[in-house]
Amino acid sequence: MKTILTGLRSNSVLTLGNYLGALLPMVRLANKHSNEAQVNIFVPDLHSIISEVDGDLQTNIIRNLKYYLAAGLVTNDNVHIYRQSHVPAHSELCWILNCVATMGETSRMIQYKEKSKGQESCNVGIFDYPILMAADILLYSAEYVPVGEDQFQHVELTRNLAMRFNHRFGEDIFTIPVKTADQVKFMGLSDGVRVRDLLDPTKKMSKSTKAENSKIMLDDTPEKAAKKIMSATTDSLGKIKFDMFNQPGISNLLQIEALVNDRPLDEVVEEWSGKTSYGDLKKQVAESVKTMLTNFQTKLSAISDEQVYELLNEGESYANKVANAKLYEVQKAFGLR
Ligand code: AQP
Repeated sequence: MKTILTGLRSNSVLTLGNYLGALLPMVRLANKHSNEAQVNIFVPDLHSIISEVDGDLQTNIIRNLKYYLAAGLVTNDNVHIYRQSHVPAHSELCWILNCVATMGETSRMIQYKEKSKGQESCNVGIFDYPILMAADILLYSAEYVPVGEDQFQHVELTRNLAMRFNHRFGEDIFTIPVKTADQVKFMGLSDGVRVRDLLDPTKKMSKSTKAENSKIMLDDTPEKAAKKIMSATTDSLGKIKFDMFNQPGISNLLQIEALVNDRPLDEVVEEWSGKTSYGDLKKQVAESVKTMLTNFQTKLSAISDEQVYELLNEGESYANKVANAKLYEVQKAFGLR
């Protein structure tokens, strides 16, 4: 059975970018494939502490998992939910992979450069983040890892580490995740998703960006979220066109409109092409986001902590079994066992 796997850090409430770029695609994949694939959804709580945690980490973790259920995740015997720090094999394999990865390739990671930019001293976790992510993936032989476009480089790094390891030990211990271009196809998208910052659309929307109006948080009231869309930065060109390079603000709004309504981007672009009223476009997108958040938050409020803990019980027992078996193979290859 193939494995599909994803995780979202719990350093704060998630953004609309996290939701549209990673969480919703994962829920759709899980619902479509969970009869013929293992679906692993985990909270990378060890990844969550590489940066400041906004709020209480335990609360964030449980809320993060409720988001999947509110987004419509099916729960059956093939869907496994677990916390990274409750499966110690992740940290153990991360250390071993640290001894396979090179400083050069890890230093080239764009996320590392971005997250460490402007910091007087940056913690080692920020640098090592992609290696722990590789461990998260390889322990479960996951072929499919639905992530936003910003994480594609980490998936490629995982592939390289796995191939190097297999080559060195002459055995196919690790399953190589599929190329990112094929990950996108598997997600049913024409391209990777990168929802942009509403105030500076040249950047991606991020949880940790300080400016409130730059991002839509999943706990924003629908009205507040609509206002943020209405105040999004656009341009002075006066025509609606999908052109991320010259019109990133307008293109971002078109992308959000398509994703929120689960419509093909081409169709939405076609509908708006040639029109000139940015106000009309903003009103339409604001309305779509408002409706989406209203439905989502209603479903979220009906999910209890107990439901999540019950799923974690099963998920963590499954995850430890699978991860420990893979770790043992790796330890044996290195002569550690
Ligand atoms: N703007 C985005 N558009 C599409 N996908 C996105 N993702 C993040 N931002 C966007 C995807 O969400 C998943 C979770 O990412 P993460 O929390 O593990 O790490 P991150 O990429 O560091 O997320 P943020 O929002 O940028 O958090 P902060 O500001 O705390 O660092 C990943 O699949 C990512 O691709």
